[in-house]
Amino acid sequence: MRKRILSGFALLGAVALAVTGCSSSDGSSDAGNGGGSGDVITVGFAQTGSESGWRSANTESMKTAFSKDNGFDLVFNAADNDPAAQIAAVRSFINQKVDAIVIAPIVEDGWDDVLKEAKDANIPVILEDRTVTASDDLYASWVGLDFKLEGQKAGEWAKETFTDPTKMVVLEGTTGSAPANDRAEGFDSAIAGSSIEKIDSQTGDFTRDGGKSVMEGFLQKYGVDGIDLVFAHNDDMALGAIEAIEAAGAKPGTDIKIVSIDAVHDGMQALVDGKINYIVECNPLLGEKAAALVKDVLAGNSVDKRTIVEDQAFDQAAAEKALPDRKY
Ligand code: GZL
Repeated sequence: MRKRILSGFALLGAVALAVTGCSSSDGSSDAGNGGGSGDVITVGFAQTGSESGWRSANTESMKTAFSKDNGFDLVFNAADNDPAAQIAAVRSFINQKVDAIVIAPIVEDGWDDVLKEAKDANIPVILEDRTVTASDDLYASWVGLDFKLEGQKAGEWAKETFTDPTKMVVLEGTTGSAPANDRAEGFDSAIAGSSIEKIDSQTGDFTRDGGKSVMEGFLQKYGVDGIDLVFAHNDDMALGAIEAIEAAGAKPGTDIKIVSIDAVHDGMQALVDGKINYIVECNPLLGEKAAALVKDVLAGNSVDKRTIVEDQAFDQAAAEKALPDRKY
């Protein structure tokens, strides 16, 4: 653990250390001064949970980047999609006096108090993946994706593809999360004035089981012939919908078309197999950028408040070409 604010005695110790030149084996003193080379950086990472294939890829990317070889000691917490548990995890990082905190916030709201506590404890916070509604002076930087644009790209495909009257159901992401809110907004703005009618919309919480059970409910309510299109906020819910549609004796991608977001491996395979019709990517490989931001912030370097990672989109032909080389 680095010491950024030295108490009286610690300062005395540090002065003595400097005078006698005693230091740890790698030549760095153990009274870290924020940004010195050789110090191990202790980082508390509050992950949402393990709700989807995207999340697994994001967690792997973060753990690889925040490794001991890269100079980090990572304290990892997955909050099982429970916003209260995630805030409690951040509070425990503050009590542990970590050097920096990284958060993938489950929901946008409710972060002001604990972010203020981190600021008062002089512990910088980096947001990765999702954003918060709290004031941006309460965190050092955010690295993630443009969820509104992802929704817009999916909506533009739907508007171009469906020119006759079309009945659509939506599998929403986690209620209150930035991707669910922004993807819905981007998609709805793109299909405005089209012949697509949203007949129902319900959260499947970004999980495969959630997507399957919500789609089962829609099929019971409207019948296979009553639904033309599914917009799923992520691939895991789309894959659950595929199971429900097939169990109802219909062909996903043919009888009921599906547009989704993420482009994780299983989603891309379903696209190649013709069970999903279009996928907009959401890149989970944010670890390197998040780790670089932590090091820069602790070194006192100025950083951009927002870093957006580019996404692409895939139809079946593009997925066939891309799938062999995908990293997630
Ligand atoms: C998006 C991310 C979302 C993914 C889901 O950046 O927060 O959460 O789209 C994941 O698959 O569960």
